[in-house]
Amino acid sequence: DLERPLARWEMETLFHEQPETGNPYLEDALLQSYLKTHLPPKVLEEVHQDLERFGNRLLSQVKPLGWECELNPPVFRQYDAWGQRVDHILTCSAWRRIKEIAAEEGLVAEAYERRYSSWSRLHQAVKLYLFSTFSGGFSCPLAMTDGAAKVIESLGIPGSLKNAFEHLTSRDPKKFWTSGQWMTERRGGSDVANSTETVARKQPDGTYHLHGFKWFTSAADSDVTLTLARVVDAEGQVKQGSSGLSLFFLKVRDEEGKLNSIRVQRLKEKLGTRQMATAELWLDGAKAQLISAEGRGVASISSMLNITRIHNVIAAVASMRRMISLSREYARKRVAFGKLLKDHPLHMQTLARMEVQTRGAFLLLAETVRLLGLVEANMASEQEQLLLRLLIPVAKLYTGKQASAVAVEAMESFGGQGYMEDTGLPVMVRDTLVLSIWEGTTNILALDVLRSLTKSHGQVMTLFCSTVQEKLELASSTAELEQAVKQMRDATSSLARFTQAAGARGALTMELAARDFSYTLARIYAGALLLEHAARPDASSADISAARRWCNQELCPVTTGLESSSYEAKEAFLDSTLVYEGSPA
Ligand code: UCC
Repeated sequence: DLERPLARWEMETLFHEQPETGNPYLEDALLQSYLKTHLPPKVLEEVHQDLERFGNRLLSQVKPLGWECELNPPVFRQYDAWGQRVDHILTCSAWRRIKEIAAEEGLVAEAYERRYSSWSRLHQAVKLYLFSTFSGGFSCPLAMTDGAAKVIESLGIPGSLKNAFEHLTSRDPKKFWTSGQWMTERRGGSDVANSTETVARKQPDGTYHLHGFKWFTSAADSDVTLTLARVVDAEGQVKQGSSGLSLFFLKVRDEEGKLNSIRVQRLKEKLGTRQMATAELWLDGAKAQLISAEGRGVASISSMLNITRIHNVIAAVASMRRMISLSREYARKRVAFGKLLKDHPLHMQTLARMEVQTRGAFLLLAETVRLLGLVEANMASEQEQLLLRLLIPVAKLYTGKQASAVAVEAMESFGGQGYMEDTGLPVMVRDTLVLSIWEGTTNILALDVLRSLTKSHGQVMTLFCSTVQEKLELASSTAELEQAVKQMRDATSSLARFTQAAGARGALTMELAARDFSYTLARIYAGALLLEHAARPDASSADISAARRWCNQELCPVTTGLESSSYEAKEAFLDSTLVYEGSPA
């Protein structure tokens, strides 16, 4: 009836279709099929029950708490009402409640109790993956807590750190401590060896007093922290560079809650992760314990970095999965041009491309965690240890970038609604963008990939190629995967040719190629994992389709660079002239 004006009640019922997702474990087909394929039946039964229960708890308890954390970010109070300097970082009650839930659920403990032997790590990682996007940013302190526990465990849990280890891995909310990781100083966060100015003065009782300024300290409400400093020798001198750095453990507050000679300068104003307090801290004689050999600080904190980098991968994959779930649900409800979005082929192609990326990233994560579990249960061969060392930076750098691309694409799939703050979608996008920066930027991680090659004298590349070949062999008897297997074999041969040619050209070629090289490793390894998963007898058509689509992309970008000579010294020079054209010298 074109004559009749739209009644008010009709206007009020015309609203946008809100996407509702259910239990994140039960809705994740790939996760379930991965666990079914890899876990021993008894472990699978228990883990399945735990994850289903946990998925429900996430929806009913953690999700509203996480949103409350977003609405009530931490506040810094420097002085009390009477002018006393107090430097309080005030967090909201929801943040503190999530800390209790994290303890109850054993989100750190699970990995150290090892009740499922090598599979405990996977169980923990999967819980963290489900928890991540609902957690109101609490994944961050858990990452560092896990990393600190790892460092202490790798030191053999010395008597002086036993109590701390028990707190960090406790399931008792009253006992559970979180740890910080204070690495970044004013002069920079990547080049830790040359940027760290903090000094440590030895005291008569064997402890140290730290003096310095930490520029980014994430989750600064933590109970304890690990940090780097230069020990002052008897002549009052410190050694510069990496070999002058040592690793320290310290409690942030004493028994009465007073700061350990630490002053909070301010809280950072960040693009995202606003639920979590990131602070600038002055260490003004903070009492600390030396926990590494003198001068072995970077090597010792590396075991923390490798854990937090895996957490970064967990967060990246979790973000992709959550964004796609929401997009998918929206497509089921939203009508445009006379039909549901899910019936528009172009829209579904866009979602499918994101899904393929997410599947590859998930399997890369699961493989990395599987290997970590083997190492921790003393069941890993030397080869598996080398492969893990390589895969951590590869997975971190690749998924950090993928997650940002997928999150932005998924936001777009909601049209203008995706850009609206109160949908929560922009929060997820902002919180995802940090993942290519946290724990080492893409280029720093690409250089770490080269470090792992050098350290193994190239052995890890031989191993990488043979592991990929084994997985391809498994998939080669599945007719539907034939073409994809061929594409992968071609890419692996190109990679081998590149490695040989680049090796002969020298270090600069490898440095210029580091990012493309790392992307190549990620694409080839994830492709092999997707094919392996698609070659299972009970593989779904989605498993097969994902593997085929993945292998249809450029799998070996590094060869293009070599062919176009972009990795040559003269090209590096031209890059500079290109960037600086027209700017003053
Ligand atoms: O961002 C931060 C906090 C964020 C909050 C936490 C969120 C966690 C994710 C949560 C998701 C929800 S804290 C800042 C993070 N900062 C970094 O990641 C630093 C980035 N820079 C690097 O990674 C650099 O590559 C450095 C600092 C490691 C480079 O140091 P050096 O001293 O110049 O490097 P060297 O000389 O090559 O290495 C020194 C030693 C060597 O051992 P030795 O002496 O035995 O040969 C290396 O092999 O350290 C060893 N090493 C490693 N070992 C270096 N890196 C590694 C590694 N990744 N694994 C094993």
